[in-house]
Amino acid sequence: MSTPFADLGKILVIIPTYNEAENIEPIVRRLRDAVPEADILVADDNSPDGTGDLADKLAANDDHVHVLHRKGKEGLGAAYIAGFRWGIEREYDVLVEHDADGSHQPEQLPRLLTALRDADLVLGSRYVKGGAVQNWPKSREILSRGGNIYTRLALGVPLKDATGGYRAFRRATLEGIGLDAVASAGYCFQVDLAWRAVKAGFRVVEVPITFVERERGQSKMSRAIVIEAMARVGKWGLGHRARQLRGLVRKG
Ligand SMILES: Nc1nc2c(ncn2[C@@H]2O[C@H](COP(=O)(O)OP(=O)(O)O)[C@@H](O)[C@H]2O)c(=O)[nH]1
Ligand SMILES: [Mg+2]
Repeated sequence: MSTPFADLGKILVIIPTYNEAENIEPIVRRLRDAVPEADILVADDNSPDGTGDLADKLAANDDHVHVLHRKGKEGLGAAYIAGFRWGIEREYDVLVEHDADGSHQPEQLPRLLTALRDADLVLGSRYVKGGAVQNWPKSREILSRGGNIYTRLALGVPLKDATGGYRAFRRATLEGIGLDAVASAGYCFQVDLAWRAVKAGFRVVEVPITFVERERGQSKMSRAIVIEAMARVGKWGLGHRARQLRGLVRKG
């Protein structure tokens, strides 16, 4: 087996799942082909459609595949935090976020890992040069682009795609961020992590990815999740600006 990323240490790709029975087997197979040295952890929230059982079958046939069974649906962020903890306990050096639904291309993971050699966190980005989104309705693209503009304005983070979910972290970055402090369960979890990494002074780099809308199964994105994210990011932004102002007043 060729191991081009051996210099990065042990790699764990975390796939959170909720009702991804049609998607889990193909995505695991593609990941195994794309980066054979990486291990995979499926973090399943007791999916009613049996995704967890399917993942167990994949794990039984492949030492590189592991499953974390969680009690019930607690949101994407909570599943990732549990997966990160699982990986940190087992001393993985690199922890990757990866969706189950085919939106993230396993074949592009080498690009993220290559960039991680000179970074502490690599974001797969739809909105840098070379990045793309395929098969999204215009409304969803406007929501996503708008969410990123809003995030840049509210928080002042210099990132083009702070809401995406295809990422590679060094373990030290997650340890430095302090997972206990990350409360967000839903989609603002992604903004929360990226912002914390920037504030902590880690090197955050964006590489272009092609995001392809899922063909099978259903999105768990909802109006409530978007509203939660906007409210939280707005609140963080106000708190951040208030701290900056107090700093200026003190200096002046
Ligand atoms: N474990 C777990 N996974 C989730 C949850 N919500 C979403 N996911 C998974 O997170 C990934 C991205 O979610 P998806 O619904 O595709 O969101 P979208 O791509 O933004 O529409 C998929 O692999 C989902 O199965 C959750 O509450 N728990
Ligand atoms: Mg999706």
